[in-house]
Amino acid sequence: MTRHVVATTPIEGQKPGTSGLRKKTPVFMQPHYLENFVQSIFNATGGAEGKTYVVGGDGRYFNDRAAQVILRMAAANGAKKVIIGQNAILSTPAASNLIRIRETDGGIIMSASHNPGGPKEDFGVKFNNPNGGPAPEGVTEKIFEQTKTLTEYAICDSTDIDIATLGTKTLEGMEIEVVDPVADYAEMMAGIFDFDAIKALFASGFTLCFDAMHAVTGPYAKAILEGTLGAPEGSVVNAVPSPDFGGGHPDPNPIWAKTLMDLMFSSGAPDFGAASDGDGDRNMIVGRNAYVTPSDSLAVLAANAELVPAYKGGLKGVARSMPTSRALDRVAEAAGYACYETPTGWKFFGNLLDAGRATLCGEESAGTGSDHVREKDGLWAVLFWLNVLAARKQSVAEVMADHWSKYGRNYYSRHDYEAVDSDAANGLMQALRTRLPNLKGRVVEGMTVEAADEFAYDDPVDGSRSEGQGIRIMFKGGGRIVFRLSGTGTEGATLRVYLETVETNPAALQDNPQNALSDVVSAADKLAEIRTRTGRNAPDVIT
Ligand code: VG1
Ligand code: CO
Repeated sequence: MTRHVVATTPIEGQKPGTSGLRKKTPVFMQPHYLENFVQSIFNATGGAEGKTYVVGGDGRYFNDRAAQVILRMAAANGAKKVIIGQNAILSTPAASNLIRIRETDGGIIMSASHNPGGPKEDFGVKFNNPNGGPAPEGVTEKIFEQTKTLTEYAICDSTDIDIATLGTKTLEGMEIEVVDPVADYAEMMAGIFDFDAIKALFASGFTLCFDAMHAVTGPYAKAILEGTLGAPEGSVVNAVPSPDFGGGHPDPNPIWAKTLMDLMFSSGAPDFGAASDGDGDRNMIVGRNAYVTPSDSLAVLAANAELVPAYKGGLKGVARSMPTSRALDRVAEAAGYACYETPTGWKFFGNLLDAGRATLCGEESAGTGSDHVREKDGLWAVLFWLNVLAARKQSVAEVMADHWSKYGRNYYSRHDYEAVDSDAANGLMQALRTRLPNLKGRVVEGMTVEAADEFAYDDPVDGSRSEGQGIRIMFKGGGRIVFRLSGTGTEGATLRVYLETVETNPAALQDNPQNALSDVVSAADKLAEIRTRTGRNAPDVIT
């Protein structure tokens, strides 16, 4: 018997944030650290005995080593089976799909998503429930409690298991099935979208550049866009996943995907540009000379959903995270279905999707998805756009112009202040909090505060309540500022300021959202004293 029970001491237990536990890679590589977290997952979910799990990750540095540890621990904890992507690779939406179609007891995903990877960068582990979605707060709380009290974990002795070869093997009686990471996902996409229409689009000479950012979507995008749909070879760039994402920051936004943005605003721009993040759940959409904000993209997909075979019967409802712009609300209102407002993080959509109350959902941070899985899905969003463009026979810019003239335009931007001193960031939030009751009626930069509160969410399905989900200040006429601290940063605190204003007069639409938002931006600084409290003159990232 090669099973060992190793005595251990609790890890420095950071409360898992919106997407599991994220830490600097060297922290995860400390003796017992990863092991303690994995054992905490098993203990908090009723043990691994007799269970089946999906395991995979985004291929970042330490992904392969961590996978071997998880396999040896699952076996030592009595798991029946692990389904693992070849070379421990699975995009987050592909993992969610596998958990669902194989009806497993959940999955362990290794990723720090859009955070950089490498020996000095970030690593992460998260547990997904049997519905395929990120563990809800009740479960992450239990895991957190385990990390503080754990005294031992179980692991098998074993040389490395061959996870490069497809097929089934065993470890201490546990079955390990190594699967092609792309196949099931590609099949699901073919069942959702009008692949014939998209093939015809490419056959007509339509051009695309998909930037996989050296991250996990490379193989998926190559197989589906170039292989199945006939996009010219070379349409998918940076397609080979690398442990440090080519030294880049795999976050699909205009800052980190600047090369793609430059291409799309140049004379040689293809018809369509897109990018995805480290683990393949985020997306960026950009047309020729036309960047589409994630909030707008969500609204456009909802408005055009009936062009997609899987959604042609109409949407049951939609959902967006609170800081996401209210462009979606206008589409829902016009169509006559519900639009739910949830806290930041995909886990809050799970109940609405499971209960059949929402079909599409999304976040301002470049996450869009539907009830096909229980995660956001980058490539799905790209295929959705291609399906819409193929059906409407219009460019991205034309689709956007039509949308805004019909529904009005929500100008939107997010300003991030990264690695801010934690005390300063908490102080800023606390000061705002105490001033909330006195803000109503106050005039800031010519705008009157209509309401101000700290967002709390009562889940309409299970009745659970989540408090402290961001401070929001609403102005008469539809402007809004939201302040919140990131739950996924790994250094100091990240202050996110979400800025929005609305224009419903088609004749008054402007091109530059930052101009349209200038009053809202200065109001944010006045209300929260951002500069003086953080010592920063400008945000680190504007999206
Ligand atoms: C960020 C985003 C949030 C997203 C989360 C996980 O969280 O703002 O919308 O759900 O990342 O995305 P925060 O707490 O840092 O603002 V991913 O692509 O890491 O799974
Ligand atoms: Co991600």
